[in-house]
Amino acid sequence: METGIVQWFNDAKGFGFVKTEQGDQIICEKWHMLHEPKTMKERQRISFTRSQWNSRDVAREITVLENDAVPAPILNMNQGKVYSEFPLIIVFENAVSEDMCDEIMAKHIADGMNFDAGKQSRQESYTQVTEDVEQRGISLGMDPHHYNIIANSIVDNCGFPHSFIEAIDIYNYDTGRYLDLHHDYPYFPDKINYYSHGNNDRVGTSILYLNDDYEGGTTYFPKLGVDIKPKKGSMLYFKQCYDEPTNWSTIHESTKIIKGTKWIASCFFSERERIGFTDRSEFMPEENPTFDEPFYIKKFMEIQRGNVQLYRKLKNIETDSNLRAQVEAILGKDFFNNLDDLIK
Ligand SMILES: O=C(O)CCC(=O)C(=O)O
Repeated sequence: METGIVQWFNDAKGFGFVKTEQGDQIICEKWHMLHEPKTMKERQRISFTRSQWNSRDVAREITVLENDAVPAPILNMNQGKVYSEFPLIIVFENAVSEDMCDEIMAKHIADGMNFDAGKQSRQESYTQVTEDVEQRGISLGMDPHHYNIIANSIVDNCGFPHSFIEAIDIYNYDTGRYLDLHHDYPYFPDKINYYSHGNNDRVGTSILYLNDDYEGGTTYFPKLGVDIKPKKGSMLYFKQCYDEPTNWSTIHESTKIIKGTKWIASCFFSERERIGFTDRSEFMPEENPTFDEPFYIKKFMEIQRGNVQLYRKLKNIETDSNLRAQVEAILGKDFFNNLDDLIK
């Protein structure tokens, strides 16, 4: 018999992942629970026996040991190097393996990136960040597998549950490109759909460095005198706060790339479970979804209203007359006229 902590659990699908005391993550399914109610919650401690299914370790004979979810895990200080105590800036070494970093970069090179992240940010951040500020490329989407690997590392290192992560995107900076000085705390938090409205809810940022074979591209916090040289597989985490002076102290930039290309995965955290949180495997059954299936579009609409990734994809579809006609046939002729409502 072993014990572990549930990392996330999707009730509708009936399965999730438990982080075991041995340190690995294995699938736990509600059909293998020994008691009612047959469901688990994120961060509950469970006991189970380890078994094998399809050459994978899985949990069987599951019992929930603590009825309430255990308190939020604290930062993984063992692996962390603190650059600033307040506001906290910390870098976790070996957050994701180097092989996995290579795999994630290769996937996004093959899939292609949107060169113009700044243009998207102008729409999504209500011009807090514009093309002048943001000179980098952004992933067109992320498959659930890689999303979960990064999210699990965030849960382990930064101590936030999966459901607090606003979104994870991959970015690349070619030679000469940069992200100019900005702070991540939004000017208009009440416009961010992920939040419980009116609350100043963004409390942190995490940046996973996927490579380090380039020159330039440090993450520089001038007001705090912190300049971080990226190391492949390490994860930067820093906090935002509710008061403006503290937020302003976290202004930071990715300095210009002198030679090579920099790759990162980046995300923000909300203070509590973000609105519209759904396990991605729920709505992204394929690695590269197409939009030719009515069910699929409707499902997306139901559970991810306001999701910026969806917004981006639909914006691309809008310019493709064939796909646009298919979507309009299902969702009505006015659909694209009202698209901007999705991110309000
Ligand atoms: O690339 C970096 O080092 C910084 C990225 C960043 O500031 C951001 O994504 O908000």
